[in-house]
Amino acid sequence: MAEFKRIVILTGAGISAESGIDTFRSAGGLWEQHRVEDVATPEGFARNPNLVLNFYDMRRAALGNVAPNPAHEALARLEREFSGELLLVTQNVDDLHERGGSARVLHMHGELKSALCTSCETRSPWLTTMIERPPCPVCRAPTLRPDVVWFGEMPYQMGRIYHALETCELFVSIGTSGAVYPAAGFVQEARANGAQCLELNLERSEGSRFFHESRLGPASVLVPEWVEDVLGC
Ligand code: BJW
Repeated sequence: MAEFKRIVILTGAGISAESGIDTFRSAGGLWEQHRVEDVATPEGFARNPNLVLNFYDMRRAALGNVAPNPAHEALARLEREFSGELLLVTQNVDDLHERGGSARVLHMHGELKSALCTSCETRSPWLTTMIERPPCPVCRAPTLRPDVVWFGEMPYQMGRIYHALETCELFVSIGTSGAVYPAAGFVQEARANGAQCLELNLERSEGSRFFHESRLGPASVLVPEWVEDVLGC
């Protein structure tokens, strides 16, 4: 592991599970409690904005009750100590990578602590609720929505991600089921360009067969072990 100079890491809900944030597709996960079409599509938002705003207001507030775990902290250590190029891409909308110490995180599915104005399209930091239709800090229109990427919408910074996938030597996927595209296709993209592909997950994911290696177990154990490996400790 120590010989790789360009690494892309993709994280999903599994890395935050041990911090107490529900994953989406596990038993008792978010999609068992809510219909995806109702809370994670633009059509659902148009039909019932209060339901959607409340869903994300609750999840934003819940961030105050959780803390990063050793997996987030290990990736922050990697960012500080790795001498090569590292791109950390997360599908997660929580802020646990940042609170764990990572300074450069690409949130491809947006962030709970950000608001998107549907009038002026500005993204603004947002820490409170949206249910009462507060004005956009930039254009003052009461048209804010959660700055998250719903089904049918384009994830953020795809050009930058695909460029990194084309040139990386190692692609590592952590705590994601491989059920949602385009993230689920990153392993094939990286592998087609010659990268070694490693999966760290509690169980085999939908895309496991595309990885050269799958290590199964909790992220709080597997990720610190892998980081030690890369740093050659
Ligand atoms: C642990 C653990 C522990 C637990 N330790 N592990 C084919 C090709 C391309 C697109 C499509 C396609 N077919 C359909 C589409 C469209 C669609 C799609 O993928 N649909 C699927 C249902 C098939 N995709 C889209 O619409 C996307 N946009 C798009 O495609 O635009 C066009 C485009 C095409 C090509 C290039 C570029 C653009 C947008 C998708 C938006 C997803 N949004 C959500 C909601 C975000 C806001 C919110 O949080 O509410 O993002 S859905 C939800 O799923 C969320 C997550 O980021 C995402 C992935 O979930 P994740 O993270 O994998 O969680 P889980 O729960 O599924 O898995 C957790 C894993 O952790 C499990 O494996 C556990 O075992 C493991 N685990 N504990 C280690 N302790």
